[in-house]
Amino acid sequence: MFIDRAEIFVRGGKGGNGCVSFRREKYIPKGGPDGGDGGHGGHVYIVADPTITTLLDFTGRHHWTAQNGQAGMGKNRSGKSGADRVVRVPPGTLIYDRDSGRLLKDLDQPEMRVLIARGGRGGKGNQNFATARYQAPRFAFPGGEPDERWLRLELKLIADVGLVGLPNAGKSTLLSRVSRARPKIADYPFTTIEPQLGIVELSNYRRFVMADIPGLIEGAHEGVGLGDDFLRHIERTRVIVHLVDVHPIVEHPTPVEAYHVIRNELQKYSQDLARKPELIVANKIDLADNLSAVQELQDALGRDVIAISGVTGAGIEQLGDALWRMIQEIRQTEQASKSIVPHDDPFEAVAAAPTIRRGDVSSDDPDRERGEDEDDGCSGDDPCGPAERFEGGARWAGQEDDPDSEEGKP
Ligand SMILES: Nc1nc2c(ncn2[C@@H]2O[C@H](COP(=O)(O)OP(=O)(O)OP(=O)(O)O)[C@@H](O)[C@H]2O)c(=O)[nH]1
Ligand SMILES: [Mg+2]
Repeated sequence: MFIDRAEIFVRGGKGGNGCVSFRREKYIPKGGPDGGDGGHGGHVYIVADPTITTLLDFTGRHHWTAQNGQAGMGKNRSGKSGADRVVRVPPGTLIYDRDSGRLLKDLDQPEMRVLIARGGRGGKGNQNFATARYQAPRFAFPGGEPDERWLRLELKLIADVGLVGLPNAGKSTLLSRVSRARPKIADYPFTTIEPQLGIVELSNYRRFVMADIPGLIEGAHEGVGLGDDFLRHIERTRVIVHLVDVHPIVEHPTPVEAYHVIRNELQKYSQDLARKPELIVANKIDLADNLSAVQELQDALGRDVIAISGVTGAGIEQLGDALWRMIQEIRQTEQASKSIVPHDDPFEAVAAAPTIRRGDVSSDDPDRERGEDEDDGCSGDDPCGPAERFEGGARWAGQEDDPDSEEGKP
């Protein structure tokens, strides 16, 4: 039910073309072939990054490509291999091939990594084709084509914040105010019968996921009302927002009673859930001119209470900031305990390429000779223009071997 989706296009880098070139130096008019190989194109990897929680980053960016390999050059200089592209997604993301619908990978563990689109191999330069009988090869191979595909990413969301409270406390109203979720809202109890998720976006790219669940009432653990089974949807949240209507209608529990009813139900459901960090939020403050009801609740519970109105938006910003602080603290503690290094840039390109295996979707490639030519001083001008290298051929093309030419004859 809580599914976040995105479609992205991935393409490896194209392999660099091999070069056709001949050694030309003073007093060496007919040096041998010295066209270097093209560099390999970079690969695209997808990595499960525990510091990312949603697929929202992909809404504005659909194309993820690795860098092309550089063309080979004269003087036996090979082209540089293209940098890989690492796409970071939240753990739990399922990767499907969009067109066939096939599941390619389930990134269910943090830091899991998958090679999703290989780069093309670098083309061989003409120096590779010289033999005793054929000393002036005037052709080279073009760079290989990279893999490319459209992917569908799916994430089953786990909320950071779970909303609890009596029916009509205003949980769905709050969720609809802070996120783009549009849960049903009405002034009768149990309007919400299925949990709903929303992504809360604060300023400065701060985001978290909030879950609205059906209201709990006294005896929910025994099945009264809608029961308490849906509490499992918020068992894995980091924070609980306990929403209390501070101006309940007559005959309904007072705010303090309402608070204890819910606490009791949480305890009965699970100690783990009851022990989660909790933020008490007094709702519907627009219904009175002063905050005395909030003060009373605060005094009775001996805890800080944040006062808001889901209808007017009063106090919402303060609530967002407070929740963000709590979530950050908890995330940091989680990371410290797992010793995971957070990534500032979720989509960084990494130049250092790991070894990887050939195959459809795999994680390592011992066969690949990546990086072998990288430090060969290929930063100079490319003496081979593309037309010079690859005239007239799709797979590979050589220039006509002109028997009258002096070039290339040692
Ligand atoms: N005046 C006022 N009314 C509110 C506020 N928040 C919610 N309401 C009203 O309270 C009623 C219940 O709101 P909901 O958001 O549906 O409450 P809920 O907690 O999701 O209720 P259930 O889904 O039944 O558990 C609606 O009529 C809302 O318009 C508020 O801040 N001020
Ligand atoms: Mg509701």
